[in-house]
Amino acid sequence: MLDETQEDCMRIERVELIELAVKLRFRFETSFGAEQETSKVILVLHSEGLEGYSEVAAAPYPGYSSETGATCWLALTDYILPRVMGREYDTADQLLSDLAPVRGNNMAVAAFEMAFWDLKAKTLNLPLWQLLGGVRTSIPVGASLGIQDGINETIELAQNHIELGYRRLKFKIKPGWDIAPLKAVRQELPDTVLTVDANSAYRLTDIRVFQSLDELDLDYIEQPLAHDDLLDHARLQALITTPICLDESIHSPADTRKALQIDAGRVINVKVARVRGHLEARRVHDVALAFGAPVWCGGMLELGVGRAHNLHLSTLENYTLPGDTASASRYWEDDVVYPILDANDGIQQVPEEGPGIGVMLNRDLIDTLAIRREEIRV
Ligand code: OSB
Ligand code: MG
Repeated sequence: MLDETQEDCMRIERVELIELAVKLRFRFETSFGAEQETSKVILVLHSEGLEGYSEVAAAPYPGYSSETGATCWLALTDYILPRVMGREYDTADQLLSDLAPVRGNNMAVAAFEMAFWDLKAKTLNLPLWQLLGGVRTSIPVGASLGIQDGINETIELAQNHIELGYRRLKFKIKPGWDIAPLKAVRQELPDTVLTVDANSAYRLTDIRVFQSLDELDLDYIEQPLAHDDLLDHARLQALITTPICLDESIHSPADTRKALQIDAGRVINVKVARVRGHLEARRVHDVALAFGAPVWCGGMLELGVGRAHNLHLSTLENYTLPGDTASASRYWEDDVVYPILDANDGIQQVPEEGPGIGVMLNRDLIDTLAIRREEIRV
């Protein structure tokens, strides 16, 4: 067995980390804070003349996740890369077993693992989606809309996004900004697929809010309760008919199994980086499929590198709900890849201009935006 695949082994020769200063086209407010001027870290993995790309999903501040761009950088240089540099890998499974001693730090591990998949697909001259086992190349997408200053602004933003063709609209909510704006939007848009995302801002004692939202025919309510509290999500799910979608609570296939087993939710938002990379994301997908729970691909306001990975992931069978992989130009004036990943009438095509993730780096733009670099060699 090993001999047959030996020729596909890739030696981990060199890794570039590049932090970019970037600015969103809008101020994005959620229950945990707001961001606009931000930064992103791109990882380039070099092996035998090929390059694999990934993007660190973590934000500069630990509001959504305990990881940040800075903790991922440190985890990569101090814990992750020292375990893998100079070694040869055929599969992500082998790679992850060498990284098993690194507990947590999923977004940092994912950054490396995802670049490995891109490189692996390039070695095989295949688009990543085929290597992952995808079944489609047209991806219906939704949009995640931040908290606005008022109800009129919210309705206007919603209408703009409907006109752009987005297949579902997700509204960020927080205590004090929930029932009223959503009632107003539902009244204006009776037939639109609507969802809300609380990013863990509520407690079970807020049941009244969820009972009101339960009347609005939402497709799901995303992560209403604490990031580490599956039990109370199960208690809430028993009290409402709208499915709960779990985001922050799911870090692994095992979390997925436990959550679905106790009916803590009925839909899973898969963020590849939150679950340690593509291999684990595929396992999360498989567990959800076995339970009959649909999944969709979440977003972390990615640049084109992360967005491309997300689109390839979204090709798997059980990604039956529109994801947060909206048009790149919705977020950014310029993006760091070619081609620009924009949806057409709410449909993103999986990038396939070449093998792997199917996008090329715009190195000139990256050089302009770079604020920190490090190169790790064997
Ligand atoms: O909870 O899904 C979330 C963005 C950053 C952190 C967490 C979340 C989000 C989004 C936007 O909802 C997703 C996107 O458009 O990339
Ligand atoms: Mg979410």
